[in-house]
Amino acid sequence: MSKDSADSGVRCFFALWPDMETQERIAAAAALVQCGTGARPVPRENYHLTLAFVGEVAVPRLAVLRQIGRDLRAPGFTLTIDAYGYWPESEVLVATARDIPAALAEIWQRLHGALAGHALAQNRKRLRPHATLARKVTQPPVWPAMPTFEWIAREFSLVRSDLGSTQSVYTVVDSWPLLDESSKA
Ligand code: 2AM
Repeated sequence: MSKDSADSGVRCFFALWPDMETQERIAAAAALVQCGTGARPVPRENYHLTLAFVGEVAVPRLAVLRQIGRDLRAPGFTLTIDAYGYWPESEVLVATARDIPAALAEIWQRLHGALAGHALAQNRKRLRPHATLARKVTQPPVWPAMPTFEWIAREFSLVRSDLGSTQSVYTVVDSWPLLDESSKA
């Protein structure tokens, strides 16, 4: 039976998906941290920054999510990734941004608003922009200064998550451009 049969669900989320250069920068930052026994580094092809987690939806609802993505006209922005973080409650090592650009807060707000309008909202957590670098990190890792880099967000994506044998397998379903930063009013 197809994994997309109408009675099965699809786990998905909206995210910033890094271009190759940004992916390299994230990988370079991840490589500097020793996470200890049992930690599971996130494969570089899985790096992303979640904008809005949707969770499991019935396959026909994917059309609604694509419509939300299509309809959103939001400005692009540059995010400065400048810190490591260890979140013991979820046992993850993350790369984070100390400053949240207004345009990121705006797209986060608007996506959650649109999802709520379609009764697709999940428990909205506060915005903590991050890319997860490793999971199952049970001890606070020791890290050097973060090699700060800029993540230029020019588009955002709808992504589906499937269970792989050891890691989630993410597939970009669709992407939409963010408006040119220089064209902001
Ligand atoms: P994480 O990287 O911090 O674990 C796919 O699972 C993506 O959605 C991951 O980036 C994950 O964040 C995020 N995610 C998973 N469950 C979530 C939830 N309940 N609320 C918000 N984000 C979630």
